[in-house]
Amino acid sequence: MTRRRFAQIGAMAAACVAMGGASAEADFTLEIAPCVLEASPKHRIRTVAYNGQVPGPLLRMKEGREVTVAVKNSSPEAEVVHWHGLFLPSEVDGAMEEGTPMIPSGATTTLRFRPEPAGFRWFHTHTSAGGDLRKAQYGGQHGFLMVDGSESAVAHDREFFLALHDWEGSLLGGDDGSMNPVYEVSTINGKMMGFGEPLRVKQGERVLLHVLNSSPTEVHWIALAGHRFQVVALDGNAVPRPQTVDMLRLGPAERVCALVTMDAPGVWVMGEVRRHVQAAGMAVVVEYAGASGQPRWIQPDDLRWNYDQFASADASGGSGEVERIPLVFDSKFKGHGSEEMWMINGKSYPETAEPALVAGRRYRLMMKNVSMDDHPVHLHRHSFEVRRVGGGAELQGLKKDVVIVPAKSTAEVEFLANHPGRTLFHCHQQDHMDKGFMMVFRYA
Ligand SMILES: [Cu+2]
Repeated sequence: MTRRRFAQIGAMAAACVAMGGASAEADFTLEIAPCVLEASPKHRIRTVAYNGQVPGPLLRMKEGREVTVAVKNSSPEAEVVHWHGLFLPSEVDGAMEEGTPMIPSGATTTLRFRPEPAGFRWFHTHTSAGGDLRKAQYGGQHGFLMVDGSESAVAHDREFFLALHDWEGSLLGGDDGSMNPVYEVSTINGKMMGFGEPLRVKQGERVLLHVLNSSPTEVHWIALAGHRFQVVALDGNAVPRPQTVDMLRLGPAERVCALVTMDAPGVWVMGEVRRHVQAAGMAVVVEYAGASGQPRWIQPDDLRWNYDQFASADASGGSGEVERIPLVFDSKFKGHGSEEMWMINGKSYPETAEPALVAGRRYRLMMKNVSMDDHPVHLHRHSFEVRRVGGGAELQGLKKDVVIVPAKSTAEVEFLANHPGRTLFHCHQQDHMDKGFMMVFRYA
């Protein structure tokens, strides 16, 4: 028997404004509204969020059971909510490029959908920032969605949902003169280190962490001093080979579910491994019952992570007939002081090609990244299997919806075209998608 039912849930969020009136009929209500997030008493950030909190509310749904979600847009601009990792029709998935209607300022829309598949999903805005580093995913519109399935859950005593985010961005010129966002403030669940509630645990507990990187642009590395993580799911999907690792790496929009056995009583820091990011606030205190004193941090020597270790050891099986779709990612330097323009197969959105998929066929995206940046690419409305990263071995069983395609390298992912409708594919870095790194697959 699992202890899930009795487990305590910690999904602390930083409240920033009182909630407005909620619609009584819908199963869930989201209100999009401006608010001020207090990341610390010295860091008050004007943003837009769901239900006056960052991250938004934890929504918990049952796999396959229809829900209604009332979304009230009390922000001054048209909005849209994307249900990241779900298999939804294009009209409700939450991307205007797929044909989802925008919610005008002042309007309320009631969405109705069947959440699938089970696992750790999330929801967030899907607008363009248009160069404003407070808007779109630079802001506070993100929240956790847990779709509970019928399969036995990972046994645990306690669980926490954690969102990593970066704020107060500005563009800084790189060595080559191109501009990239840098951030003054980094948070876990809307708070800088020391200003949120500690994660309170007890010795001997198995704690299940659901970590989301909701950063607009940054990859994050997370360690918990004195402890290791047993990674059980990536992007909400159980991995074939759970592995115990010293640190987690999450690109923008990636999720990791990991078990930690609480066997080192004390007060510890869990946070970004890179010193400058932890110093900007990205850390949280983990406190054992009865322990006291200053939180301890142990600095790891290097950054370590690879996808391959979680894939099936037996990669011999083929996957039948597969059509290959080559995709080349590149950028065009637009001159000193400009952001780069991003291209897929030589074209920027909306000029990118719209390949036609045939329902029932399998496709392999053969991605070649010739640029100098890593790209966390995301396919809407489907999951894919990561089949190869870089020049590595053929992989099996690693189901995700975001994969980092390393700079000057390659990745291959495979998916079954089984959700007819317009399907967006894009880099999840807000600055890259805003500068052309998007394309739409359509079904024939
Ligand atoms: Cu990118």
